[in-house]
Amino acid sequence: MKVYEFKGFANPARVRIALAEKGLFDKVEFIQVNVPAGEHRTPEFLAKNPSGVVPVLELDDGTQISESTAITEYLDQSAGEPTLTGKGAKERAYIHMRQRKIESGLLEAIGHYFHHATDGLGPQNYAHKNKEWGEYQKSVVLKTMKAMDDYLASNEYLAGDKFTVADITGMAGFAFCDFVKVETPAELKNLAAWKGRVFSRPSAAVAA
Ligand SMILES: N[C@@H](CCC(=O)N[C@@H](CS)C(=O)NCC(=O)O)C(=O)O
Repeated sequence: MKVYEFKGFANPARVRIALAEKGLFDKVEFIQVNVPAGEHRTPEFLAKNPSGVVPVLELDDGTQISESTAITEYLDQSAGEPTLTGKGAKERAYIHMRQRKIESGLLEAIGHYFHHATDGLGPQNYAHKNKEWGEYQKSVVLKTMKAMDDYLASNEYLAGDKFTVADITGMAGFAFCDFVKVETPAELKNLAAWKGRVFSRPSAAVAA
């Protein structure tokens, strides 16, 4: 298997954490796509993912899978315990729901803030900026952080009592927030405790 990525970026980090959690990290070859230099816009890369974003997982039979959650789903189904996406209809739907709320409210929102309200990756990457909408996305991030803190008052992890793909998305979201210097409000103590738990896992070390 090959993973096309740019090491240190938030979405590739999600796949690195999933690989490490599943014990598959040594089974893949990582290929760097220099996003800041625009390598994700080349015809060669667009043939792998027409959306022009990393990461992309390429299987040995040539199948290309993009979208971090889809890649995580594949890895989760390919190897045994622990499961990251759940088992059975109810658990899988619940984890999916929790993951998606954090993906849209934290990770995607901080990305929109970065690309629209700051210099982002430069004009060649985001020609059509909307600064006001970008600033609004920062308020979405802060609202989501508060909702996460409330949830963590009675749950150890972001989708219940086990580490799941929802936590991986949360980790990537906070790494992105650190990068763009959007701080977690100090009063969100449950979130601080969760960060201590997840960022001390061995899988966190391979994502940075
Ligand atoms: N929904 C995608 C998002 C991937 C994504 O936005 N990747 C970023 C790097 S963290 C990227 O390649 N950005 C380049 C661009 O937006 O032009 C996923 O889950 O993998």
